[in-house]
Amino acid sequence: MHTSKHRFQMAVLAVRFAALVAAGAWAWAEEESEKMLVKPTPQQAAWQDLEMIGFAHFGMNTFTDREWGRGDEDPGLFNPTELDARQWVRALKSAGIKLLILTAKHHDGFCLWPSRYTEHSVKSSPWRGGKGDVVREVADACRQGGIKFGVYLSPWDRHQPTYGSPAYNQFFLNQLRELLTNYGPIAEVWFDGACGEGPNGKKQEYDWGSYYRLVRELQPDALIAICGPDIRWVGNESGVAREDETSVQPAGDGACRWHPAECDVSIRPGWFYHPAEDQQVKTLEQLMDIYYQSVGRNSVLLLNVPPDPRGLIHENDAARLAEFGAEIERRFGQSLAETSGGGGVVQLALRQPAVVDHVVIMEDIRQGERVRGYVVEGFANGKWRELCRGAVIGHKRIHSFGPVEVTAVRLRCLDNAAEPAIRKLAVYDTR
Ligand code: FUL
Repeated sequence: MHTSKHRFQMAVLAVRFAALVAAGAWAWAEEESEKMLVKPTPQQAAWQDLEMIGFAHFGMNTFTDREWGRGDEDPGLFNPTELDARQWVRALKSAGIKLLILTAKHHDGFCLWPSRYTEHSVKSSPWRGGKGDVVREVADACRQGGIKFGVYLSPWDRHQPTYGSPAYNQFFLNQLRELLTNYGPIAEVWFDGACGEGPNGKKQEYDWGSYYRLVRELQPDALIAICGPDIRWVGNESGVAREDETSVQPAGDGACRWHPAECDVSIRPGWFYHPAEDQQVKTLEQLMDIYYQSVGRNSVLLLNVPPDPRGLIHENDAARLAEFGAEIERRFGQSLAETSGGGGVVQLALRQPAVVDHVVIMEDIRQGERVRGYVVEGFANGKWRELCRGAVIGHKRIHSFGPVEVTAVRLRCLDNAAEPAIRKLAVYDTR
């Protein structure tokens, strides 16, 4: 017979058991959601850390004053008089750029390196007596300057007679092999989406699978961008990401994959240099707006700065790059206070009341994008008030707001996929 005391003990045990099951289920669910989180490859995470990349559109169009060459240009026109890739690298580095992508071949098919597979290249030009190699000079200058190097190789080729036939895929692979074996480490391979007709009026069926396999084989650390699996085109050419740009993208079948956005934009109206645009270099204010809307929105900025026919970055562009780098440094070089942490609330106490007008938040994206909604609040006059809010943080979010004096700042997660991992919460007074 059960005594009432015995019944009570049984009930206590049952409750304890239920609690254990619930805790176990919760831990299991946590573990499952951790496993479900999409994460970057180490190469993607390192790439997102670069934040700013340079693009150099240089080639036949630089000498014909065009944006898209036809493919029938005379290689004799290519003749930069003062080409100095170290000057490019210096100018780009002054803006804080950490990788440079060069148009090794644009749609006109003219190659900036002496490819064995075509005569339509620097070797048929008067530049350096036909012995020059722009890809080599730029790759070397990047290495010497301590920045990474990448290549743009246009699949669309308006010169190559085999374009539009299966033979072109082999030609393209041969060129890719040259670029990926002869110039040291390649950090990014940029495959443009433009695909027009060839000289024979035919459209090419690109064999993307074999292009990707070759990149993986020869440069396993290189990221394949745009028409590629590693980096996504943001969808416009103005350097602007969405408010809550996420690297977690649908991959079909309801699955998701890590596919971070890259925001390409030119410092001038055109991608290539045109003397008529010397006075149309973007202003510092425009560049800062772009910075906030790309780097500040969990994306990487790809800023094109086209060298001129001398083979130099024009003085106006070089000056603007230096101003841009200095302004980023002035605003964000030194925070008033910063911290990192996990959990639903990350708090930052200030040593004394201070005016803040910017908040920078970073997640440790190696652990995925965990936050799905957040608010940042400042403590003033005895209460917390909202400074800014958003949904996605990702690698970096920059928020600016009117100056306000606070004694503490906190990040409160409103929704998250797993335990938040905040790499940085920092406040600034940029006035
Ligand atoms: C586009 C190209 O057609 C432009 O000429 C430029 O190279 C830009 C970055 O990509 O699709």
